[in-house]
Amino acid sequence: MKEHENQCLSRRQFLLVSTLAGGGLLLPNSAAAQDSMQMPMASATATPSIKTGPTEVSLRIGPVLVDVTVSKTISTIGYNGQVPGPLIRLREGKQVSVQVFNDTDTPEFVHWHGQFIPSEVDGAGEEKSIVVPPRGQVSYQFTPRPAGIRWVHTHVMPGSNLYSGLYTGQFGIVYVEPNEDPGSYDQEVFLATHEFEPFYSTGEMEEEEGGEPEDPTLEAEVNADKTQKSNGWEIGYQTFTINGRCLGYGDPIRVREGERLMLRILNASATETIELALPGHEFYVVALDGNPVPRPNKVKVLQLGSAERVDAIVEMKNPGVWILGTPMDEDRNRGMGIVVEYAGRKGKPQWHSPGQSDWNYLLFGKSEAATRPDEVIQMEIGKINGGQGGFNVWTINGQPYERSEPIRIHQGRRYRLAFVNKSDDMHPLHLHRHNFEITKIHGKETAGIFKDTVLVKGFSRVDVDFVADNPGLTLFHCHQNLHMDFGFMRLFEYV
Ligand SMILES: [Cu+2]
Repeated sequence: MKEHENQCLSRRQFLLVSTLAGGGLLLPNSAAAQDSMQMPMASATATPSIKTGPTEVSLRIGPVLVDVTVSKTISTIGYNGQVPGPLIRLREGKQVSVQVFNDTDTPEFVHWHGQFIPSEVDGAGEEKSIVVPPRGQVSYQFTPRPAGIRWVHTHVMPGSNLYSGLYTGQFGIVYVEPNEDPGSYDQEVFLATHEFEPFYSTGEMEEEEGGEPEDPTLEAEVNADKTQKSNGWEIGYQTFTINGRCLGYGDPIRVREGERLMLRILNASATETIELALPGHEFYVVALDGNPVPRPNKVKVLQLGSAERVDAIVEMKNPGVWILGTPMDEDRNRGMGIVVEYAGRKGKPQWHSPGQSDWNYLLFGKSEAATRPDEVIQMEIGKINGGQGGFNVWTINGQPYERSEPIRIHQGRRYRLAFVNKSDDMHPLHLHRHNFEITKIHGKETAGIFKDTVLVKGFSRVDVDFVADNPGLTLFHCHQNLHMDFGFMRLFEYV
């Protein structure tokens, strides 16, 4: 296990600009922002025109008890005494001072996922970011950008320890308010999905996970290798939650007929890809990973890999009491859902299967070729079954992270990452500190979809382009912890 291998204490001292005593709560200087943080996330109303944002944010890492149902409490680690952490509304381009207090006995990394900020404050050990020492505190500043739904989460690599990293409750939604175009909707609701009580399982139950192979020749090639052992450990969960509650136990999303509901959804899972549907309604998807899509489109099923976000408007035109939840019955019965209740309607929440998923990134992109890259970087994703301790080892171009060299890139160049997934699993592939543009999926060219995490299906090919415009060490990895922690990472180094 290679936890915390790159902690950089000198960097911490360099960045330690203040030593505030006490104070564990978020301390925004804007009343509007403060209100938004004190409201339960499921009923936060739209605040489309805050012209200021908080100048100070305080995060306190410590033990939390999460009442997922009336009779079940999860003991975990979280931010500011709650799971998810408080909704943090920042203003695009307005510098914020961050204080992080660590009330635990382990060093922590706090990663600001999806923001174009310096490596020092991005919150990843491999990037030599500031480390939050056990029982210690750090302070630093950054300027939030770009606008849209981002998030903050621990970047400690749990490895085989299911009480660490993203298996805990250390995550929260960050919304960077745009300076222009707040959007058109009546109510805004932030939702974060997360699973608790992880356990090790054998691979069989996960076999369907990668979906239908997009390229059967890749599958045939991999299956021809008879030296492979059987699949290693996978993770299952006892408890599924949205905003820290199992289905039926939190506040419902309360709506009125005729209202336009803006859902801003984050999958804060350590390992799971999820789907969500709302019977009798469609999702009008307007942004992916917080970035407006060129072609907003309607779907009946949303799909989010770990770390992905979707902004979707739902026209509330089918009065009743409904379940917004996963189509997977077992997971929904374990909590993955939230009740949507129209005003004046009572009764048992209704669920109907949405049928076949219609989710496809291509629905939201332009049907044309994107700008040509200056350079193509091939990334062949491989899996070595059942390595040390029964864990699969993940490789890029045949090498796990531990044996790899950083990939050297030049400022100003446009790089195409050409993924060839020679494994049966789906991978939510994340690039730190940059966005990328999806340019090709399963042989079809597209343009205009900008994301920081792309879900690559089993035995498939996906291309994404990024412009090297934010110098500093930049981590690339699969956001599935069981993959990331066992080899599935690369470091980009500007030269
Ligand atoms: Cu993966």
